[in-house]
Amino acid sequence: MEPVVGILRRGAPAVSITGLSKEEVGALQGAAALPDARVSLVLRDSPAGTGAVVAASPDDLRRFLSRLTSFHPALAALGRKIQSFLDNSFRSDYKLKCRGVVLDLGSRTHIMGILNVTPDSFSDGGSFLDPKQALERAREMADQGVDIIDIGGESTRPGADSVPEDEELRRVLPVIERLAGELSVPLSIDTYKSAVARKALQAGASIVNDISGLRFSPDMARVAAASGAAVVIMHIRGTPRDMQKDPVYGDVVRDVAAALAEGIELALQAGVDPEQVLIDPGIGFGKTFEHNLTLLDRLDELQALGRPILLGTSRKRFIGDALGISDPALRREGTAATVALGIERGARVIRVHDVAEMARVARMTDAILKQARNENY
Ligand code: HH2
Repeated sequence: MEPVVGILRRGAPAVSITGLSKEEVGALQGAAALPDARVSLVLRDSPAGTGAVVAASPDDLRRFLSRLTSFHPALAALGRKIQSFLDNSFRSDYKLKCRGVVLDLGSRTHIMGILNVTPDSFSDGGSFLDPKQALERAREMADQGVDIIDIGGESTRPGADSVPEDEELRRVLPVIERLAGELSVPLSIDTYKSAVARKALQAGASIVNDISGLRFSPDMARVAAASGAAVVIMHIRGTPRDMQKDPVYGDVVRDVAAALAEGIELALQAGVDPEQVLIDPGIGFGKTFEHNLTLLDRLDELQALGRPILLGTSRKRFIGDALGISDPALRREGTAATVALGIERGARVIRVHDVAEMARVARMTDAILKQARNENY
């Protein structure tokens, strides 16, 4: 039979490591050269330092990793890091506690539907400012199988000014109160103001989606901890007003991961249960076109943080830039591409406007990945 050559993919038992020290490279080479190691090691240089790809059968890789620790002290931490990365990447037991409800994020991709009760959101601004229309849209999303409804009363699009607290509350509270009594779908409040979060939780929300990653309001973490609500820790550089003014990173994925790790720490210190935490790279929040693409391509690296990833790409400007489409409503196919790729790279929740369509994209992607896992692990 002729050999067939395929591409390196998620289902294949290979891991890529970047930023290795000289000592680690030497020790890795030594461990891989042992006659019974049964792994292939390929070294490569990249702007982030020396990198390596280790490929092996799942069993051989597992054996190799447990052996790294004893082979050389320089490799102990690296071995544990790779092992926990692999464990997190294939975790099927991620749970999200949202007050009384527990979402089984390991079982399938969950859909967070966007409901902007605002006059000026970049895509659906003005469509649901009237509570009647907002309620109708929420019911429609529930019929379409949405898992979470994310309700926001302030646009955080680039350049947006902040909305006074009482105005934000006036927009979201009637909608939350009504929906909490009517739907069993968990409701999320999209706000960075702790006072708004507190009142929204009292009205029946069970998730706080904070685009500032718990940074803009000092007591946000405590509000979440006290209520038992889940929290989305999103990365932002700057504020919505100034975030797109020349954002600069060393390595965008590493910098975002480091900031998210700090956010997780803030939450845990305030008493938030780890199973209440979601992380989000904050696509479009203080990022250039290239930063957004890199974050998507390397989203899998954020899995090392050990918390489920939420991804919000829906209809965003970078999709318009890639496709030359200025009307956000016409960016559905572009969104679908980011959703499929994002799930493949580890996203467990996707935040979208087009619930019915993206739920189908997610289900299809889940089916392919399930098959890949059945074949390889
Ligand atoms: N994006 C927006 C708002 N909130 N929250 C999370 N966790 N992740 C995101 O990517 C995210 C978010 C921006 O999108 P949208 O709500 O549609 O627009 P606007 O801010 O103009 O209301």
